[in-house]
Parts: sequence; structure tokens; C-alpha cells
Amino acid sequence: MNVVALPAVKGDYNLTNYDETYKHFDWKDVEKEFTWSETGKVNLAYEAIDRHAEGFRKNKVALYYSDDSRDEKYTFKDLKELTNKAGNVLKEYGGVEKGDRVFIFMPRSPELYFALLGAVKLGAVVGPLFEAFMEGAVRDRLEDSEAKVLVTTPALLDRVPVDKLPALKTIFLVGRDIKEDEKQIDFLKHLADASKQLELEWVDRMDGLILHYTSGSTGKPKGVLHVHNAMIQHYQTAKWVLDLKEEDVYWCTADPGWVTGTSYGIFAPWLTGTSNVIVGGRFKPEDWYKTIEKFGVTVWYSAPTAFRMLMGAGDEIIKKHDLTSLRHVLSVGEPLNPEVIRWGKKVFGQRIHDTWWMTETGAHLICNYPSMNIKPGSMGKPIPGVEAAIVDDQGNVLPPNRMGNLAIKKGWPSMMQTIWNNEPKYQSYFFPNGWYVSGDSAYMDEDGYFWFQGRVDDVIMTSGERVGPFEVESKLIEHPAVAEAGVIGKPDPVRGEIIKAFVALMDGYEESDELKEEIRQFVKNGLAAHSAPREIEFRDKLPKTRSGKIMRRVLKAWELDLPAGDLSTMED
Ligand code: 6R9
Repeated sequence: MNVVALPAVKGDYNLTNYDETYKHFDWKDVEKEFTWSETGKVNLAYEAIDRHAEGFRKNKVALYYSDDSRDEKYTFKDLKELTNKAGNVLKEYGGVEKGDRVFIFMPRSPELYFALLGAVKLGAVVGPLFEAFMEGAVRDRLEDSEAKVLVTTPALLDRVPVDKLPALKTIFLVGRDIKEDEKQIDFLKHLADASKQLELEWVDRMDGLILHYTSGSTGKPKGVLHVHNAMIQHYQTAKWVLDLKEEDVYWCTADPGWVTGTSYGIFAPWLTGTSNVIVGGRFKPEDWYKTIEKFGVTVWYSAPTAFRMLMGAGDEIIKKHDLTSLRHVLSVGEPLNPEVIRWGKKVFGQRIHDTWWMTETGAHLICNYPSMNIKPGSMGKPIPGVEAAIVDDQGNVLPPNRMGNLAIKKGWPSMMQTIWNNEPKYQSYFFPNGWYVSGDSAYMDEDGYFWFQGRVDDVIMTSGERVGPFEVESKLIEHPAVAEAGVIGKPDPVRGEIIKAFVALMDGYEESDELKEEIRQFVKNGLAAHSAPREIEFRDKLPKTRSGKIMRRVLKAWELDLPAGDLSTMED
């Protein structure tokens, strides 16, 4: 391959001189990397795809895709044409215009990525939904966002309560033998016929790009809105943290239904013109090693749960594969155990680099970048351009080695723009003095490394997926046998946490294992498999505040045999 050096941003790509770069770095300098700094015309999809297709990366492979039945590759030129075609189909048959919400609910496949970027080219706000969502979860998200268009598959259509979604005008179905009517359109048929030319919609940097619904400890999932401006940070962290270089083959294992699967599964690699591997289907250790070997993956981004599962699958399978292409391995989503780092060093010859960030932050904030001395168990240091601190409950900065709220000074480029339809919720993330409060507790050591301690709220992190206890509790009490429900995260060696539900039954129902299983299935079918409690325990009564709120901290104390703390607000 013809390797051409990338233009350099001011400062140091490898952060070998972190302290100096930290002092002098200015996000404004990164803007020069984008065509819009000269043309004034902004669209992330142009920077991620078209720009490369028009330049020296035209015939470079942008996407390697494989699953059980497909094995394909697409150059940047191919992707430009296919995303243009997708944009034309969405515009022509779905009337998609700037600002419209276009949801995509389907398993990973090349078409998912064509549709997503095609919608971005039209200036639409894209809402990617994980394929495991069931009707309740799908409905909440489409309703809240007033989605106008949905791209899905015939198999998943059952989970879309079309008649209860008045804003939803058009459904594109990706599959074979689609019967079209006024509302349902055959996506692939029209994709084949569509023009390769598309008039891109230019947007403002602060216009909406993507909506990711995520869980908090109270209320329904909230729509975190990100804007095109985030590309500045996607690009720069692709350099500093992912360390992507022209010749790399990069693989991020996350699904685009989660923020890692878009920010670092789509935007960061393609903004930097990197060859990106996407694999469909489910997790199987053997297949994962095969993927690395087959594509010669050099940079690999995954999650602690996955690494722990690979660890559990044993080192014998590893020996059957040539994994020597790997040169940089990263992790996100949960605390990365020192034990896993040691295992990574042993089997891949690589230290796994932890990264910390959230749906709300849009991109990396605190990381271990390649040139850094890793302290196993620490999330690393804030990247240049990001100011992090530990603050108390009033927003005062605490000295090193004191535990408190992990907070970030407002103003990094990929910060969420709002919470959809809920500006007060958005405002509630910030202290008046400008600190964004993450909901994580941590401390900073005397060398400026940050150490994760836990969530401040009741949010559950199970296998790297964020589950709000309230959403699960709400679903549980819809079951006719359930009178009350309280849900907590219970520590688990592989999954980080598992979901445990405490349930009080309605009069007339008998406790039994069958009933437990029935309740579990009810949540699984109503929300999503990963939201279903792995453990259910029946109790006559649950601890509540006088105002009727389930006291999850008391449930947690029961579970872990800990002191329950202040019980003054508990009802008699
Ligand atoms: C990107 C993503 C965010 C929450 C976050 C924290 C946990 C993420 C972590 C980590 C320890 C890390 N988290 N990275 N905990 N070490 N390196 O995961 O977004 O799904 O919104 O989750 O995940 O608790 O607050 P999201």
C-alpha cells in the first residue's frame, strides 16, 4: 500500500512530552485538520468518508466486514458511493431532512453503516438501537425522540409498535422479498437503483449528529445528543489514544447501539482514514482470535468483560492463532483489573490500555496513551485539552488521594449538547462553577493518575453495559405477580456486576423457581436480554423511604452483608 504521512497537528501525536503538550495544547489547532476550517462547510460524514474518497486514500480499504455468511471489503470510494445512495433512498422515500430523527435498529451489517452515514449526510440526527432491545425499550426511545424514519429488518419489525408511534412516517426494511406499502419501503431494492451522487447537507458545527439513549438511576433512559463538533475530539483521540497510523488495521468490538460503537467504531477510525474491521454476530473466543489473525488487526479496542471471558476460555486457543499483528490494545466500559492487564501482557505481549469516558462525554477524557507508564488499576490521566478533578458534593476541588466525585471542566469539544426534550436534566449535570459531574467516584494520586472507585448513583454496569435500575424495576412491576421490586448490581468476577432483583409478590402468588424464571423472561422480552435480572430473591417487603422510594442502598447492604448506613428516612 502506498503510505502517505498524515498532516501533523501542532504538538506531539505520541504525547511523549505529555506535560508540555498539556500546557500548550489548544483544540482550535485540531480544526485545521478538517476541510471545513477552509470551506466553512461542515458535515462529519464528509470528513469521515468523502474527503478520503476524493484524495489519496480513494482505493484504500475503509471497511472489512465479516460474519457467518458474509466476507466483504469496501474502499473509501465504495463507501462514499454507498452512503450517497443510502442518503438518496432515505431522502426520496422517507422525506428525511436536516434535524429529522432517523433510527436504525438492526444487527451489525454493512448496510447499517451505509444507512447511518447516509442519514448523517442529510443532516439528520441518527439514533442507533441495539438489536437486543425488545418492544418496551424500542417504543420509549422512538417516542421520546419522535423519530420520523426507522431502518430495521423484517425480523425485528415485530418489536416496533408502529401504531403507537404517530411521528413515525416511514420504515425501511433491510431484507429479501419485502412487500412495500405506503409506510414500508424495501431499502436494498432502492439502494441498488439509487444515484451515487448526493447533494450533501451542510450543517452548523453545533447541529445534532447522534442520539444515544443511556440509563441513569431514576426515570426512563435519556437521549444524550451529540453534535458534529465532536469530530474534533474523535479525531485527536484517534491519534493520541488509539494511536492510529496510516497502515493500521483497527478493530473496535462495540456495537453502534452504544457510544463506543459510534465514536470509536465509526467516527474516530474513519475521520483518520483508517482501515476499520467490523464483525457481525455474537461473541465467541475462537472467532475473535480468528478475526485478529485474518485481518492482521494491529489496534484492538474492547472491554474488560470480553477480556475476562477470553481469559476464561484459556490460553490454549490463543496458541492456535497468530496474533503477532497486534501492537496496541485498549479497554473501556468498566474497571480494568490489574490481573487482566498481566494476562494481556502474557498472551498478546501487550499491556492493555484503559480509557475512561461516558456516553455523555462523547469521547475519551482520561486515558492511558501508548507512551505512558501504566499504573495497573488506574484509568490514566486526562488527555491534553481536558481538565479533570475530584470535587466534593459542593463542587470544591479536593486535594490528591481524597475520594470524591470525578468531575470535568465544561468545554471539551465532544461534550453532549443537551438531553433530548429535557434541558433541566442536562443542567443538573453541572455545578454552577462549571464542573460536569460524572456520577463516578474516584481519587487522583500525587502523580495525577485517576483511580476509579465506583458509581455514586445506583447505575449498574453489567458486561460493560449500563443499565438503570429504575427501568428494570418499572418493567418488573408490570408483571402481575410483582407488587414491589428493587434492583441492584451485585459484584461478579466476569461481568463486573450482575443484575439482582428483590421482589415482593402480590397476595395470592406463591414463591417458586418457575415464577422467578417467568419474571426473568418477562423482563427479557419486555426490555432486553442484558436488562433481565440474573438473580431474583423474594422478600415479603422491601425497604422504602417515607416518600415511597425503594432504598437500593439497603438492598445492597443486605446482599453484601454490610452496614446499611443511615436509616432515618426509612418507613417504619
Ligand atoms: C464509554 C462508556 C459510562 C460509565 C462510567 C463508568 C464506567 C467507563 C470506565 C468505567 C471504570 C473505565 N466506565 N469506562 N469504569 N474504568 N475505564 O462506557 O459509556 O456506557 O455511558 O458508561 O462506565 O462508571 O460512568 P457508558
